[in-house]
Amino acid sequence: MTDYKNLHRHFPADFVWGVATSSFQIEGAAFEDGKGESIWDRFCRAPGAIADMSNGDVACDHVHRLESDLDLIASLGVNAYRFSVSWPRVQARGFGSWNEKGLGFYDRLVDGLLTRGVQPYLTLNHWDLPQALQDVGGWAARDTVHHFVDYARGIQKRLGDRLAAITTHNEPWVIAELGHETGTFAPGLKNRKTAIQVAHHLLLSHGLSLEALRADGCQAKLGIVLNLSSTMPATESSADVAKAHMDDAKTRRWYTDPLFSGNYPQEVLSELGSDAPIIEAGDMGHIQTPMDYLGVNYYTRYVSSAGEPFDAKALGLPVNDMGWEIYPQGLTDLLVRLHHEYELPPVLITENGGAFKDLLVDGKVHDAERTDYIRTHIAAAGAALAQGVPLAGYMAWSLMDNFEWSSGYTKRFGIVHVDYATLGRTLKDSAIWYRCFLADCRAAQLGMVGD
Ligand code: GCO
Repeated sequence: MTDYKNLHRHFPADFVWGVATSSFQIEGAAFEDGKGESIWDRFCRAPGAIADMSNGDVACDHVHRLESDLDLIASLGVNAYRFSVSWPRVQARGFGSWNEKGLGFYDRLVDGLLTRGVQPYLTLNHWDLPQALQDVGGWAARDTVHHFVDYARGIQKRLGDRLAAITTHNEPWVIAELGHETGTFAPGLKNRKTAIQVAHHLLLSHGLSLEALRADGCQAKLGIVLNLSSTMPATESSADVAKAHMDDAKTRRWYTDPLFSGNYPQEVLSELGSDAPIIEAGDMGHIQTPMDYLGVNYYTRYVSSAGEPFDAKALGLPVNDMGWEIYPQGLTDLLVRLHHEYELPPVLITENGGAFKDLLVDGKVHDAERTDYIRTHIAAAGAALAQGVPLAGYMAWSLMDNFEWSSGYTKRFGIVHVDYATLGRTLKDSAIWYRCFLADCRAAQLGMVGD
């Protein structure tokens, strides 16, 4: 039984504690001040693409509420905030001239965090590619790799001296697979060969950016964020075990093997056959450029079955509002497994959280399930740390309710509630719990609580 009262004691004083968001999901101001169209602006207009037919035009109106949102972040007591830059806001077409008004917004964001004692963790690509680049092939085109490196260099030049970290890409698997094979996310393409090439270009642009940023003298730590699950077979049958091995190779090792070992899993390349990516000489070496940290987004485990798909809900297992199983042990399993397989740099849990239905009563927002989710996953992170995983931080997803991609505004992941009619923000019970937990962490650091 975990002693939640003393949970903070499992973490070192310099542990990074944060909350996370992304540009398209919260910013709004979609067509203001010279911002260009992104692939998500376009995709939201496709009939049937978004569950509630919504878009990111207003979202949480974060651009217009920057100062009060910065106060909100600081009020939680976090020491880090993870956000992303909207590439089309700073470079409308993804190349060529820079948009000073867009850059100015991120200047104010970064300075506002630092003034409040919060470290900025910037992500360059959280999916909102400029539509103008999509029009000439998007991530499937090798030219986009070079445009991304130029974009990374421009952001570093402008903001790098004030950033704790720069993440190249958020969840390349999602961009490649959901954006280009199943087509459920922008840009909505449905072609496996394209998806595989996109994955390679994302990894290549990551590696080339790291090299370029370091050559430019970048002081911020550099890394990538992957969405990873602990994959396990539904039963011990050889068919399920084989399926679990392949699922893990396609979704996790397709990214971690090249980043840490410089090659793609051979069994996946064999299965892909003529859909395998075009890899030019030298690409794998660039991809393997050492990182300062690995970001891991963890939400649930993945159970592989060679027969009927594993259905956690039907089996009576706890699930969240997305239907994802709640399985904190999977976070420990995943981190320990990565630690055994690779020589890892420091690892940050860059996203963890859940969509749940909130209970609004008299101006309070009760979200016992989310509070429990976050608490048990922080405990699972502590267990990984105790097993030697070089874990350096944890960030809750998300600071506030926001645009949940193809689910629109129907799913709420925030620890802060957003009333979409008034755009008012209210701390949920989970945010209040997190704030108390972080206060315990700080008090322990200052030696204010005894053993
Ligand atoms: C993600 C995402 C978030 C989602 C979250 C919940 O990186 O998948 O970064 O944008 O909102 O994962 O689905």
